[in-house]
Amino acid sequence: AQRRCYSAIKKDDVISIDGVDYKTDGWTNVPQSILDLTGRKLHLRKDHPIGILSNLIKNKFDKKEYTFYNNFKPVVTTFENFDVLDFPQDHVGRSKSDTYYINKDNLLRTHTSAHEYECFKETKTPGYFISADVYRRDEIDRTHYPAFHQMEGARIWKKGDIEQIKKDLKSIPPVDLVVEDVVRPFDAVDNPKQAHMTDEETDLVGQHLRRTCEVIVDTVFNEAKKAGKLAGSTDPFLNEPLKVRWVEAYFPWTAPSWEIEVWWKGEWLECLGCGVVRKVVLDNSGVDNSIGWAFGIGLDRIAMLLFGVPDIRLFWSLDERFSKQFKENTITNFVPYSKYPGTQRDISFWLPKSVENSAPFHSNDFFEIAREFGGDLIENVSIVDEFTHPKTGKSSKCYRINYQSMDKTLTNEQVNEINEAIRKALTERFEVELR
Ligand code: FA5
Ligand code: MG
Repeated sequence: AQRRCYSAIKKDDVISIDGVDYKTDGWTNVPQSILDLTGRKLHLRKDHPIGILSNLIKNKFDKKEYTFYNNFKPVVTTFENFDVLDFPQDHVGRSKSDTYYINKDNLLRTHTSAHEYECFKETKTPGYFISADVYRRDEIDRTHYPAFHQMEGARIWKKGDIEQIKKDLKSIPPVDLVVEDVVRPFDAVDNPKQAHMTDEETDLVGQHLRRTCEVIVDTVFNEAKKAGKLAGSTDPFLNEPLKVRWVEAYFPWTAPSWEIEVWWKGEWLECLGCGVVRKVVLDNSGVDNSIGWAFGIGLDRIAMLLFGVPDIRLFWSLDERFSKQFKENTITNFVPYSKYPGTQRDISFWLPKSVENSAPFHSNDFFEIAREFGGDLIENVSIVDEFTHPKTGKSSKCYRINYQSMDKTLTNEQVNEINEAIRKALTERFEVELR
């Protein structure tokens, strides 16, 4: 019974997070239900799948080479999250439909890369790792939740120190993977090497980066296969060698850039983005005459596979049938407990006609109102119909909400109460006309 009803945070108010007061403004769009998650710190819990996974990776790396940070506060500036990383002004990640803003200048970090600036500035070791909770306004389903976790890694060398990179490359442990060549996606954007680096430097830094990421993928996914076999699964997939492929990618602050995908039970799973750090970021952070790499890996979807957790929301569950199942440094297969019956409701409405004086409507707005009033009692939300009336020119949308509790049977009355609150908030905030 975790549901609480929250009202949205208002403009010209003050909210206090981690002892710091922030004045809200027209950019504020973070609901209290999301702010509440910032205190959970699942990545620091040694007996929680996210914490266990994060330690599994961390233990693989040398503390003399890498500093480990796990305590950065979730509120960062737009400068740290976007500007310093050279995000274009019109990048979709900056929009209010994708990001939770505290106010115009402060937001909930959307990725651990928001700390590259301070880490490059501060680091005493050649590299560092960061683990943290990150936040994105997103759809709601089995594999998406507005809060998830990332681990970031980075490493730098003095420019021209080719021998050191070669030496470091040799000390990376071997992996048990079949690595496919780099694939260039059909919609590949320009992914050039940087002018200030020689071909040899680019090649060596890229190799060191990819070998390091392969160590992580090997550690995590081969461990998951071992756990599956130990648990008695006879899936032939568990006996095949683990296959990964590199795909060219684009990030505003790295060039060249890649993503690694893992072949997992018949599907390519994207699990990490990385690249050679652009000179502008190192310059911005006061690190000169250096070259290096950075990567960011998403922990939650991997933890789902590793521990056999079927729904990403379970990580946030306070039910002891979930939390008591896991032990420090141990991968065990989640034992499902009974699911309670669910029920669905459709909400259809006409959008307001005069868009000039009302806020444009984005599906994320609907998902968020649903989450605000339904919390974890909503299993997923999908759009089931949208059309424009040929005569009146008015647009209609219909969303379907699946209600299901992970720890009790919901009564019709409880579902109706939440559904009414969602309908009411929709009309009040977006002037829609319910059908
Ligand atoms: C980033 O967040 C970059 N900061 C990664 C990076 C770091 C690139 C350093 C270069 C240098 P991206 O948005 O693709 O990239 O997310 C990285 C990983 O997080 C993805 O590969 C995926 O595994 C995971 N991820 C992304 N969105 C979600 C989500 N909504 N839920 C769960 N995991 C997600
Ligand atoms: Mg991506």
